Formats: sequence, C-alpha cells, structure tokens
Amino acid sequence: MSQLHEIATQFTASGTVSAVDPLGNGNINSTYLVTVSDEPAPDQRFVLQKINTGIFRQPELVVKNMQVLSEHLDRHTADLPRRWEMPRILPTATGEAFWVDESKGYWRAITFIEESQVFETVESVAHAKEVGYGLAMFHSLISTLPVEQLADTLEGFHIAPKYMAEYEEACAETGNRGIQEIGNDRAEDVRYCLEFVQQRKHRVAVLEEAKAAGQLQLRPIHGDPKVNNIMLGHNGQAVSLIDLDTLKPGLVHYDIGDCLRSSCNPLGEETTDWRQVEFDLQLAQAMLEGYLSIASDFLTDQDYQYLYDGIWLIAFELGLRFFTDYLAGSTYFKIKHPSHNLDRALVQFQLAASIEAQADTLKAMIQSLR
Ligand code: GN1
Ligand code: MG
Repeated sequence: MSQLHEIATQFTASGTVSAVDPLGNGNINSTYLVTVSDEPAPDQRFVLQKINTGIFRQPELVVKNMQVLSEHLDRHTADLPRRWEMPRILPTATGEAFWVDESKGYWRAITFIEESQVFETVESVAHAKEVGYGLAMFHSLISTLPVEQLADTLEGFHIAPKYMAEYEEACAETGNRGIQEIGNDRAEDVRYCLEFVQQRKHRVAVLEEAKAAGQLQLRPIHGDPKVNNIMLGHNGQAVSLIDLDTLKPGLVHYDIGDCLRSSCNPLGEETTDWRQVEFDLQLAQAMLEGYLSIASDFLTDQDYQYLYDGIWLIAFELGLRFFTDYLAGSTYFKIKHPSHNLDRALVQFQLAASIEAQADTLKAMIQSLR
C-alpha cells in the first residue's frame, strides 16, 4: 500500500481505499480526492489534505474554525432557498481531527461536495453572477457568527502594510546580492515590478487605516474566495464555497476584492501573457449584482465607500505577495519553475493597472448598484 493510501485509510471506519488522486491547483496545501469502496454500498469520496504547517503553524486552529462554522450552521441554517453545502471535517477512525504521520505531517479529511464542478476562470456573465451569489451566501450565513469565536489561523493575512514591510525586507536582502542577478534574463520584468510597487506603495494602508479609524469592522471572512473555490452545481448555480483554511476575522473587503480580482480576469492568474490581462467590467457588474442581491442587507454606507479601494488593493497586494516571494526565493507559494512567482506577480499588477485605468467607471458602477 502506498503511503497516501495508508494515510487515507486512517479516515475510513470500514471500506477499502480504492483510489487517491491529486485534486485542484492549491498553492499552499497538498490536496487529494480519496475514493472508498464499501460494497455493496456505492463508492464514497472525501478530500484528504496535508496542511502546510510552514504557513499554518497551528493546524489545530484551522480545524477548530471549521468545527465552529459547522456548529454555527447547524444551529442557524433554516430552510435556504437553494442548494447550499459547506465542507465539513471528517475525523479519523479513532475520532481525531488529524492524522499525524511519522515526519510530523498533519493530514485532515473533509467532505467532498458531490455533483458540482470547479472552474479556474469565469466562463460567462451568468457564472460571474453565481460567483457573487455564492460569496454573499457564505457571508450572510456567517454574519451571525460572533467574530471572537474564530481563531486567527494566519496572522497578518491580508494586512497589506505588513506585506509591504516584508517586500522592503526582501528588497534590502536581494539588493545586497544585486537585483539584476536575481532577475537575470528577466531583469526588465523585475525592474518593471519594482517601479510599479514604488509608484503605489503610499496606497497600501487604505483599508487598515479605515479599520483603525473604526470605519470598517472585523467580521468573519473566508479569506480566499477565488473563482476556483466557488463550486457550481450542474445547473450552473453556486452550491458551495470550499477551502476554509483562512476562515477567520477580517474585512469583507478582502473577500470581495479577492473574488473580483480572480473572477474578472478571464485569462486567469496563471497566464504568461500578462500584457493581455484586463479587469473585465461586465463580469464585475454581474459578480457585484449577484453579491449584492443578498449582501446589500448587511453592508453599511462606509463598507460601500471602500469597495473600490478593496478591489484595487487585493489585486495589487497579491502581486506584491508573489513578487516578494520571487525575490525571497519562492518559499511560500508552490512553483513549477524558478520565475513562476514573477509571472504571477506581473498578472496581478496588470490587473491592478487595469482597475486603475477603469476607476471612474467602476466607482460609478458601484454607486449605481447601491
Ligand atoms: C493561495 O493555496 P491557495 O491556492 O488556496 C493563498 C491565497 C492566494 C492564492 C492565489 C493561505 O491560496 O491568499 O490568493 O494562493 N493562500 C494563502 O492563487 O496564502
Ligand atoms: Mg486557499
């Protein structure tokens, strides 16, 4: 039996693990789909993940937050108008939340959302609307969960000034070795990114300052509601928001920004054709319509005032995170080749530039949707 099969078996009370296949394109954790045969019952499937404990240093908190969410949903979810399911923790056969392997690797299992599909990019206006609906459904269900009940699973996550400080540190270190040397054949792209950040660094604290001034409040958030985390049923309707590792206290603006930077980029965040990247306003309108069809109930005037900033900031911030990781030797995001994080940074910076170029129209659109 392979090591993966052996680990998967820890989460089955009866039945035989018949397959363990890689699942999805996560940049942090390693994820697999496990199939269990338990004849004569039909095959069952669940998701097995090795948590990246270099990043999630307290994996117990990640699982705890998911349990808090499940309990909250059990208590508060009355009849919903449509199908909606959230992933849940599946304990090991002996009732533990994790299986810890001999190299201290933390493995956990969660339910697989059957009869649904994941998409890497938004494929239509109708899809964008469903992505917005899915995010709002999630925000609405967790809006009654007191934020103090959620642990901070990843300190500093989406705190843009902190990413700026890390960037400056990486620049200082690589500066000693010579940025040119790091960039080698990509020196021009590296220079472009350095310049791009330099021109915009005064804007990174916009949300944190509004939070400190009491204009924006901490709420439970998802943290990573990108398009491939919103699953659609076969009828094209959003049925789940998966990947709950960064469920924690935060600003809904981080989520709205992350969802929009991802769903309004039809070329996707992995394209190498970064000069062609554009923020698609038509998709943004549809996403926001879907989102506000539910979320207008809980957004305040001040929340609306910072929506544009949040949309711009999260695209810029992710570019900054990828670029910093590239400069620092790619230790955070998984990469497939040495300049992968530089390619990813260029895509997000181009998206941020496209948002800036369409700022007036986007702000007017937000205003008209209120
Ligand atoms: C990471 O691992 P994944 O793909 O779910 C990252 C997100 C980024 C995303 C970009 C904990 O998410 O913040 O937006 O990559 N997650 C963490 O694809 O840093
Ligand atoms: Mg994630």
